[in-house]
Amino acid sequence: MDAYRAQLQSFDQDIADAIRGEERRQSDGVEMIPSENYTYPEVLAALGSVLTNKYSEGYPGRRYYGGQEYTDVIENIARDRACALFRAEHANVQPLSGSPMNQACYFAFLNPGDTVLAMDLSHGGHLTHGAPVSHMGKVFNFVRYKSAPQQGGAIDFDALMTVAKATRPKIVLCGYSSYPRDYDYASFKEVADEVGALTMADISHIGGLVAANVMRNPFDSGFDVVTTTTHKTLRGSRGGLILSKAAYAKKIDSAVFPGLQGGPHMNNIAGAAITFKKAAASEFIEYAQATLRNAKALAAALLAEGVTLVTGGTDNHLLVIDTVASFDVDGQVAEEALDSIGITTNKQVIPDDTRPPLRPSGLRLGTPACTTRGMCEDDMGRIAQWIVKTLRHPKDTAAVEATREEVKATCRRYPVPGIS
Ligand code: DSN
Repeated sequence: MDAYRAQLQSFDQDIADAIRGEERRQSDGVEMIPSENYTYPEVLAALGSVLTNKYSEGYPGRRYYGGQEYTDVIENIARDRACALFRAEHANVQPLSGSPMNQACYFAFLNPGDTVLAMDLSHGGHLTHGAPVSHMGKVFNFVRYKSAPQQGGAIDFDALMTVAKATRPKIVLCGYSSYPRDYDYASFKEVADEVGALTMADISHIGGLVAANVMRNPFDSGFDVVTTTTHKTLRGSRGGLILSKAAYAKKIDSAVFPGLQGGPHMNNIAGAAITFKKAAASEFIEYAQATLRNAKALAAALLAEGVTLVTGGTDNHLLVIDTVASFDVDGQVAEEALDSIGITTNKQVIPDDTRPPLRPSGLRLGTPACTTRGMCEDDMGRIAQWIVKTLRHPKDTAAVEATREEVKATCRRYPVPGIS
């Protein structure tokens, strides 16, 4: 790695400097975008390896190019480890990331125009769960359900059953990118069974928490298909993973390749294999538990300051602040204000938001990345104070500068893996 870095530095200083700058940014600030994390040095080594040179269309033992003796080993290990980690019968490790992963599942099981029951985007669902602006929303008929934010984000399963009976979905999909609660998978399964639909859970955000068994595993409730990205709470290389019952293996594999993708990125798949090995170790369970503890501590400290949280709290790694109700600023203003003190977050629509996505009413925060660098509940109390102080007085430049220095000083105590 160091040799590669030295060569890059002497050949292309502009890019080398930008990478160095990004390393400093990641070290000096608190990363609180809930879908981001710091991966392992071992994974960075695999990503920067010669595996990036190789084309491997097909699957182990059935490839369209020669020279696969090592790539087959890597993909088989990745698949076996993924199945063991999630208690799945089949794993496809080739999706390039979360969006193609979900698209492949739709194309495996649906014809254009078929109906899917999925969570509304503003209530925490994902673009690929049929948001009207996504291609998937145009190809398939997504019927959206919502949560009840005033009742802790509860989902009304009687209402969902009525909608399912009326619309006869082929897939009942649960999963989220901005929902701070866990899912009652058994109730989703009941609805799906009643109408003969397939059950699919997109656990991209909580994949690491499910792997560590600190959140529910949809397979324990009999789910058919589970998707997750590998770079969020799992802390790995960027990629998508489709897990399923063995009966769906062929359909899913053909939908990924040749249906949707060409050559898999073998350096990422090696990174995923390493990630799954890391996630099976007891240190990872401790990490997952700490991520949840930190999210609860952050939520409690913000609530104690009178901040309004969507659904009133969190059961996972993320929380959503209603910034308009709490500070009378929109999510864009809040994101920029926190950027200026070195806390990175993202603006976020809240349930049934009346504001546009680039000026929404909320802000999304999460604890996976800061927990990776070892931050604990005391730090969450400090972070909550910095957030509240800054969002109450975003134009107080002296306070902003002083807080920025405090953030940096705290960050220096917690090195980032892979950055020296
Ligand atoms: N971009 C990811 C997230 O932030 O949740 C999901 O697509």
